Amino acid sequence: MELWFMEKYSEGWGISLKIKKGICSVESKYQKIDIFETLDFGKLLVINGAIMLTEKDEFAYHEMLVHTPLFSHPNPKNILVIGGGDGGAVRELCRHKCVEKIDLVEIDEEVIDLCRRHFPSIAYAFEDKRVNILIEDGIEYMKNCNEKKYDIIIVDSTDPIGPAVGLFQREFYENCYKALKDDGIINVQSGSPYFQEELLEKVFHSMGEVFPITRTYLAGTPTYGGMWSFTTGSKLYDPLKGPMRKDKSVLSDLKYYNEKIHIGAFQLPNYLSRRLELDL
Ligand code: AG3
Repeated sequence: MELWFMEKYSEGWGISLKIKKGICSVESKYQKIDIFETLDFGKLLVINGAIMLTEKDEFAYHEMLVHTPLFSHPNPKNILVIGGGDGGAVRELCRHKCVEKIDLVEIDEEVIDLCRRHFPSIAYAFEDKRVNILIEDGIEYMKNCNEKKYDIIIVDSTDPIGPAVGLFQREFYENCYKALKDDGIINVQSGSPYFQEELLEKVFHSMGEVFPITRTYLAGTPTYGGMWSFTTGSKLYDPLKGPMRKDKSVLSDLKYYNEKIHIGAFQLPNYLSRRLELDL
């Protein structure tokens, strides 16, 4: 008998991975978490039926989520990650020697514990001394956050379902704006450019109402259906202009991000430029 996991994006379209065995299935306080061993994508993390990552292709998403905003800033020191309980975003942040402190605000401790146990190649950076883990609701955290505290905020969330809904709303971006320094940058995952176009449009416009510079870019992510979108809000620096720093010690270790990809990723296909009302 063959066993396949499928995430359905619509009635007629889904992404499937062949499963070698189930590793664990947990009902946490907030969500259902499943981990499987797949035939050729390594281990797979699923939350509420949505693919969060596989060991084989998580590098593309995490590198693009983190290094694009980090290299768009001349000296990022104080970083906040909302979500990201698997540790992938933190691992990429820790490569930057200029980063002094990383606060990770994750609502579900169970995700962190399971990833520490089953995804050591992703979660190992939780042990870095610069990382401070807070088990809290990211939306509440932002409401009460000190002003002008962070250089960069990274939002590594699930889809806008359940407790994550508020992470895609204007009020949340306003709180992030306040918590960022005068030259701060926020970067969020903004959904599938094929299956969540409406979400992407909403994120782009709500962010645009709050930040003077708003940009969307794409990266190739096979297990999220081909491509994924990220949206950056910036107070001063324009990420579209390319990296502001060269840091060989970071760049030489990466598998996806490079200076040319940084620039190329912001070039959007026509249908998306039209949808976001950008010049073609
Ligand atoms: N980021 C997951 C992106 C959302 C995926 N959505 C989906 N498959 N429907 C969080 C996990 C990576 N750190």
